[in-house]
Amino acid sequence: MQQISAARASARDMPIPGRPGRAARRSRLIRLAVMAGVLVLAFGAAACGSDGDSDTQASGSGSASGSASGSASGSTAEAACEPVGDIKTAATEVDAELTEWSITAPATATAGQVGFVAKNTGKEVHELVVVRTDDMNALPTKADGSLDEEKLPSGALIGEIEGFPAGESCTGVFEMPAGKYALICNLVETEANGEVESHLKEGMKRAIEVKA
Ligand SMILES: [Cu+2]
Repeated sequence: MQQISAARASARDMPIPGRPGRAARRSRLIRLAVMAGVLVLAFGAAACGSDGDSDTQASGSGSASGSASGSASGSTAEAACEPVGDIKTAATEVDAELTEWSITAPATATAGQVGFVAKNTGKEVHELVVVRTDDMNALPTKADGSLDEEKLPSGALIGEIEGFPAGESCTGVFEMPAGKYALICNLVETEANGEVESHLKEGMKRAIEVKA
């Protein structure tokens, strides 16, 4: 039995280029979430129900995705889908399947507003992070094997669909110029026996090339 803990959340507590305060805000929220999970859950549900009116970065601009509320919900077993942008605005749609321990997606996509339809066919919460990189096997990682987003080159972090539950689908629209990218799940969880499990290290990564 895996226990979703603050470790999962903290591993995702990473700054987005241009938004230096985010990590700190997330960090505080995560601590709050741990102390008052029920309260945070209530907020998360409210944010989801507001249909685009939440503080989720929904522009699809690719500069950042998700939100403080997303990260807080990701720290609980009740992570909920928070769509990034409006999938109807995507120029193309790409299906991605997330499970233990793989990400399945087409090898190529068309540049522009790329809409990901992510389906979690596994048993655990998963997320979809889009990173621009020529080599997904050369991404900077932390000691636990998770992606060290702070060490990514500026602009390499395109965006992410925050963790959402098994059996569900979630969408995200990201502006993706032609280039090489990786889709990864960067969740980290600490199991009851203290073992730390990085979904990336377990194999949740997939290269995708975006062509003009
Ligand atoms: Cu995962």
